[in-house]
Amino acid sequence: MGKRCLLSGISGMDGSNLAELLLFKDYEVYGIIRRNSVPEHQESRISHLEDKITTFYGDLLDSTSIQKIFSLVKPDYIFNTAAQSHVRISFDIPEFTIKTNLLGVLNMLNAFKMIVPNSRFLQTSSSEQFGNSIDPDGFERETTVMHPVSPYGIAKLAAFNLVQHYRRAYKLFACNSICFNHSGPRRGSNFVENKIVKTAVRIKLGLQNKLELGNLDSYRDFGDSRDYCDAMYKIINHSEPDDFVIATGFNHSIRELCEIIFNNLNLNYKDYVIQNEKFFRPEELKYLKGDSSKIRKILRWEPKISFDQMIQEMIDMWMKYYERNKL
Ligand code: G4F
Repeated sequence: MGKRCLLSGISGMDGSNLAELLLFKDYEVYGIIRRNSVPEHQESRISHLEDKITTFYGDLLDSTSIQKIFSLVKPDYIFNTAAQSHVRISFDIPEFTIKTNLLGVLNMLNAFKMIVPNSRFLQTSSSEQFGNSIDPDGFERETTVMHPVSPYGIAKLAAFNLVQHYRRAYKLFACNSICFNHSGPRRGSNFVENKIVKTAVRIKLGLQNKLELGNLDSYRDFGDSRDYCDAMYKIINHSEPDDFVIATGFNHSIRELCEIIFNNLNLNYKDYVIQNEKFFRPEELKYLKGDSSKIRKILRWEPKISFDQMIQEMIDMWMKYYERNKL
């Protein structure tokens, strides 16, 4: 029998990619799913795994449900990939974001500590925690001071600190993956790179004629979720609990992203992109570029899917989607 893995957020992009990776490696996979009135919305990324995984309804904010699932599954590995993951929306729903992304992690950590203290726990932390803090060489790394600039980043940083605290105070195997932006065909379409790809494809097919965006001058370091799940797997299997940055070390501005994606479809982004105040943030994180040399050196991780390949797969996915749905 393989070891048992429990994934919160299994129906999300990272959760579903992680589930596939763990099944491939012969682990037993259990997942926590939040109730939604339209079940297809929460299961579309994992419907093909239906007969290979076991899922439970639960919510990070419902500690009774979390403890019950921990007691039933008795997991060897716990991956917390669940979150309110949208930074701009965190300004609209700060209380919910802070509850889910901080108290939710506390509930997971307490269930871990009380029920399966000898297992291993990985928290998906975020480069949004750095805010606008950059080392003099232009990178963010594990040692960079963190000054988050959004309710999302503030909650994620506090949760990151909680994980470190539980590791030290209770000698638990609790670690953080500090993930820079990552994407792929399973990405939600309200994150900027997938919004640009989806809309550019719609423009190419004559279904839309404008793309409304916010700030075009921020920079992000974009990797592929499948590579980042491989990194999380390596982190939780390391000989000791630790925190690692996962990043590619290259970045693009949002304007460059538009140029690359529209060019790919033989379109000029300047003919279609307009800016709308509603997509700007009250406080913006301007520049992310991650130094992942620690995980590359210690765990021999490196990204395998290039930025160009990832974008191409996303374009192909949307093209097929609109063909299938007869435009
Ligand atoms: O795609 P975004 O919303 O991603 P953001 O805020 O960087 O957060 C993502 O990465 C984090 C890791 O650093 C994760 F923790 C988090 O869960 C999420 O996956 O925005 C990227 C940039 C921002 O500067 C934003 O202002 O794109 C800019 N942007 C410009 N127009 C837009 C838009 N972002 C969105 N979502 N939608 C726009 O129309």
